[in-house]
Parts: sequence; C-alpha cells; structure tokens
Amino acid sequence: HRKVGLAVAQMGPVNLADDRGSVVKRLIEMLREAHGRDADFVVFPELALTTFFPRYWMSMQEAEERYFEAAMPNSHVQPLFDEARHLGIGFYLGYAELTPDGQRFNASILVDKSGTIIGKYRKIHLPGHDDHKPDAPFQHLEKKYFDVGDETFGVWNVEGTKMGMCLCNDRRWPETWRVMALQSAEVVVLGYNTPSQNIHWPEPVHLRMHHHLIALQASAYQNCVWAAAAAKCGYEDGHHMIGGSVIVAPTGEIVAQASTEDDEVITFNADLALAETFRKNVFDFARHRRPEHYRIIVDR
Ligand code: ING
Repeated sequence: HRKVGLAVAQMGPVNLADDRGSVVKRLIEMLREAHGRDADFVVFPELALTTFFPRYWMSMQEAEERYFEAAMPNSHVQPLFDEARHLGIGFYLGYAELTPDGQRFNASILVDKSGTIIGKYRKIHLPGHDDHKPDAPFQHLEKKYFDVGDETFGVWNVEGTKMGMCLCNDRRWPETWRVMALQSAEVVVLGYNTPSQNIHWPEPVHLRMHHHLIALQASAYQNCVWAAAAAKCGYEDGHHMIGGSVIVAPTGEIVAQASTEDDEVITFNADLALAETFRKNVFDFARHRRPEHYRIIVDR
C-alpha cells in the first residue's frame, strides 16, 4: 500500500471587498485543519486569491493591477508558504499570473512540503469569450484576460507521488487526463470556479453539478488516477458558483464530497496501489491502446 493523505480545501465566496490578506488567512485556517486530519497535500481552488474577476468587463490595465500576481510567492501569499513549510504539508494553488514580459495566464502551482514551488501549469482550455456582452447577466472573459497555456499538461514527483494538475474547464476535456495518464500520473489535482448559470442558453442549473461530477468520475476511472477538485463557490457579490468539491478514486467512486458552499475541508487517505490495480488489469495502456488508430485526435 502506498497511502497519501489528500485534502481539498473548498473556498466559499471571495467578494470584491475581500482583500488578499483576508483570503490568505482563510487558506491558512484550512491548511491547519487539513494538517490536523493527517493530510500530506492540500488542493486550493482556481484563482483562489481574488473574486472570479472574468465575470466583469474592465480594461486590461485595471485587471492586471487588481487581480494578477506579478510574482509567486509574494508578500500576500508568503504566510501561506511559511505555514505550509512549518506544518510540512504540500499544496496546489490557483492564481492569475502576470509574467515579467507581460503575458497573462490562469495558472496553478504545486508546492512541496518544504515550501518549494516544484511545478507550474498554465490553463490550456480557456472557456467563455473575449468580447463585451453588455446584455448578459455577467461576463465570462477568460479568453480576454488570459493567454492559452504555453506548455502541455505535466506530471511531477511530489514526495513520491506522481501528480498532475489542471484547471477548471480542462477537466471537461478527455485529452487533459489522457496526456497526464500517459505520463504515469497517479493523482490529478485541480481547482475550479463554475458559475451555476449559463449566459449562452437557459441550461438547467442541475446540469452544472451533474456534468462536473461525471467528468471527474469518468476521467478518474478511464485514466486510473485519484482526482481531487477544489471549488471556489457560493454567491460572490450575488453571482453564484457551484460547490461540489470532491475526491474521486480510480474506481470512479466519490470517496469525499463537500456539502456546503463555504470554506470546507474534505480529506481521504488515498491508496495509490488502487490506481496501479486498474492500470495493470483494465487500462494497461501498453497492451491495449492502439495509437495508430487515434491520429484524428491530434491531426484534426
Ligand atoms: N469555468 C467553467 C467550467 O468549465 C464552463 C466554465 C462551465 C464552461 C460549464 C462550460 C460549461 O467549469 C471555468 N472557469 O472554466
């Protein structure tokens, strides 16, 4: 058995009035709770430090000044890194990255238990639009504020666990998971901000949770990985986003699920050997996959 204590730290709303200091205090609170429940690794949400600002139309300059991090770590998040190192616990954190040469990414990092950033990911599947839709109840401007990620999905060795990461909309695309599984991922971690209302057509709201869960359950099973997904959710200045943070086993079963739309920690002591069992007996990629027949996925 190879056990790893996984924790998902779901966040309730971050409103426009909430500054980074107050947000980081909440993250540290949940880090401590996760540690108290024997977690080795904590997953925080996508864009965890601010409100989900792609719902608002603003100038790029205002967006950069108010919502992007020009350095990571920085004075706002340093206390989180320090506490993680003090507790000996690793974490995943999503944030808006402004690079020195002016590129903008919806990014996430993997930090090991010594507080060192060992992996960086930049969101590849950017949903929404880049034009102002004044008649819509809110915007979804990820295609305006972020560049497409410049590296494919990666897998890193985090304290002996092969861990992949992605962000939000990425979880809906099968390619995301397969690219990591082909790099021998055992655990995939991700954060998300998922509005419950669709601005493009009157989609029944229950489908948001349904699609969120089947995407994670099917992908975990079909790729023999543990999945740990952290929501930022609830009503942010009146705009609702779904909760449903979960830990999913390689069987496709949900082993832990948040039941509120607030700050809430869920944990599970994951046996990585379970993933190995499915990789060996069902999804033995080397024995069963036939890439010569899959070309259309890449060429189209
Ligand atoms: N949010 C949503 C997500 O993929 C979305 C956007 C929802 C797209 C539902 C399509 C359908 O969960 C982010 N931030 O990607």
